[in-house]
Amino acid sequence: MTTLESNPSTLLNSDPALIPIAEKVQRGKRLTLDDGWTLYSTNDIWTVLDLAKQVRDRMHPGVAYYNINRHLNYSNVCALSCKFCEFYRKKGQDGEYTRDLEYIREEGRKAVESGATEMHIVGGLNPYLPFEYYTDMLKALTEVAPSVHLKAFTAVELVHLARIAKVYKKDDPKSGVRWVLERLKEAGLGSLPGGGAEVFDERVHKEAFKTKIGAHEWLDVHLVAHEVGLNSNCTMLYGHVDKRRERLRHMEILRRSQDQALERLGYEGDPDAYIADGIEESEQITAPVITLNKDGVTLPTPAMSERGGYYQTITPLPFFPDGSELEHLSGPGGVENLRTIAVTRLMLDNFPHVKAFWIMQTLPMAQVMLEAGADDIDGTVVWYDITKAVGEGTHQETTERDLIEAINEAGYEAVERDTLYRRVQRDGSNWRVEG
Ligand code: V47
Repeated sequence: MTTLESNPSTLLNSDPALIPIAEKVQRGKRLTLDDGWTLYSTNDIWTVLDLAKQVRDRMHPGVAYYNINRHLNYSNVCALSCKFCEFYRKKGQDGEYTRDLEYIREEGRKAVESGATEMHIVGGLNPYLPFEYYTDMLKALTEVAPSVHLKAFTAVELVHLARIAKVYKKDDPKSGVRWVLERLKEAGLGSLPGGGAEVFDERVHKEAFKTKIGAHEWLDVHLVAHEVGLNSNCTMLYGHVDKRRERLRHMEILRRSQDQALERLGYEGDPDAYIADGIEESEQITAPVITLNKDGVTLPTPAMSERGGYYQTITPLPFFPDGSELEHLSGPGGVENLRTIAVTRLMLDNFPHVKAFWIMQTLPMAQVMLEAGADDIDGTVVWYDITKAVGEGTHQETTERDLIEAINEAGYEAVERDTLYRRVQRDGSNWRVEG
């Protein structure tokens, strides 16, 4: 019989398989895909959460971030019909909408009035809009809201824009995307949101979002964005037809893509670090392994943030089945969401930020996630149309006070950030960034 005296770990429910992983985490070493599998399959979830908390506290001691933002979904008309999506409508279908420039300007004015530092703008792949609609939208917003950062268009929309601008070449997709990004940047684009990545896996792609761009193209768009000096985010939409191993591969692919971006910015690699073999969905990446979670490693400095060109944030998005073609699935539960945030923090050692998007996680759960690897909970949002909270419409707003209280109650100083994670100094709706 095992007694407490002979084996104290019995009482603590600790899994010995986690010991070598804990050692790597403490030394800031890269975890393998098998380590990720252990983290996902162990019953000792508390140790997993605790390890992720150690990393997040090392990277962001004592603080958690939020922002004052406003989401704008300009059109829900979409040429695609992704099975997990409840947002898209076909032309002429009930509830279809496309916002005109006057509506967009008004949203820009409201953003300024409310003191927002960011507008997060995404929509469907609307085949009826010309390329100029997008440049006009950015120019109009820059005119009415010059200090508001425009974080806009997923990689999927950007490939669509290259197609409608007739600059897309199948054998060289990067050049058309570069053309588009340069035009959008001139018109006021500040950075890219992380949507549309879903799960980088050919099987999942075929089953759930067959006609959408795949991993290669998504990564290429972000690579070009980084090359033209724009920061970007990424996401992982999980808990539908995907499996945990596929999520881990998704994380590995993103981690290599970030190694590439950080190498370009002058970070040095770890010569004896782990590189996974057989990550089929990405091109061979020769960059060295770069981890940001070692003691003494600086996160991208404000100067680098100004220059841009890397992934800032990974946001795991739990699947919401309601209203989608996959409505028969139940979607991930709370424990799976908590564990996924923690595994994401531990695997993506070169990502400065992990976001618990309160809209999809709920605010109380996002608060708990600050103790499990997340350091950011997103912002005031106001309108959000991609997924809807049960029984509510697209008005999904929280106040700055609620965000601050949630963060403080979790034991962290609430830091208002701008899109580039610079601290914001605020006097009502007037604000400036520090440094
Ligand atoms: O691209 C679509 C996902 C994304 C569903 O970059 C769904 O800071 C769950 O990308 N259930 C849009 N998710 C949201 C997004 C995002 C959100 C917050 C912050 C950032 C950031 C990015 O939502 C889509 C798609 O991947 N999505 N349908 C669904 N039923």
